[in-house]
Amino acid sequence: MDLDHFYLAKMKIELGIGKLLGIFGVILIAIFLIFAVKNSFSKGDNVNGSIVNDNIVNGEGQVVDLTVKDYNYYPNTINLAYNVPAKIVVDTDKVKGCFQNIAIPEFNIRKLVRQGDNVISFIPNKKGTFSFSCSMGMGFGKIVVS
Ligand SMILES: [Cu+2]
Repeated sequence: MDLDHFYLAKMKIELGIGKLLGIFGVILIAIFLIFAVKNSFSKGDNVNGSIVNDNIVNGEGQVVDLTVKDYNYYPNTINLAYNVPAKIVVDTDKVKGCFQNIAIPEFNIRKLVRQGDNVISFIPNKKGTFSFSCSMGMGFGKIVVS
């Protein structure tokens, strides 16, 4: 192969990589848009259901199991009793990726849960409706303290 052909071949490979990266970019943007649209439609309703306050365990405060359903957290609305120590136990078999990075800003909580370190503990010492979400805001829900 002479030098000209070498550079031609090299250029072709680089063009190919550029095209591939472009396709990846389009796919990423598409995924992002799908999530954004999905979120804007489902914000504000409780289609994913909620747990009522039958989650109070004697002497242990209240325990809620958090998992994933329909690409969002489940339960989507977590009802907690005011001032009773709460534990949100995250099912790390179902809750994956950035959904494991959970933020509850109102209670200064930001935790990356993992297998073996999958419990978010706090005292819901404010009444009201507060949001929780993953770090990117793709998964989200409400915590209702009453
Ligand atoms: Cu996320």
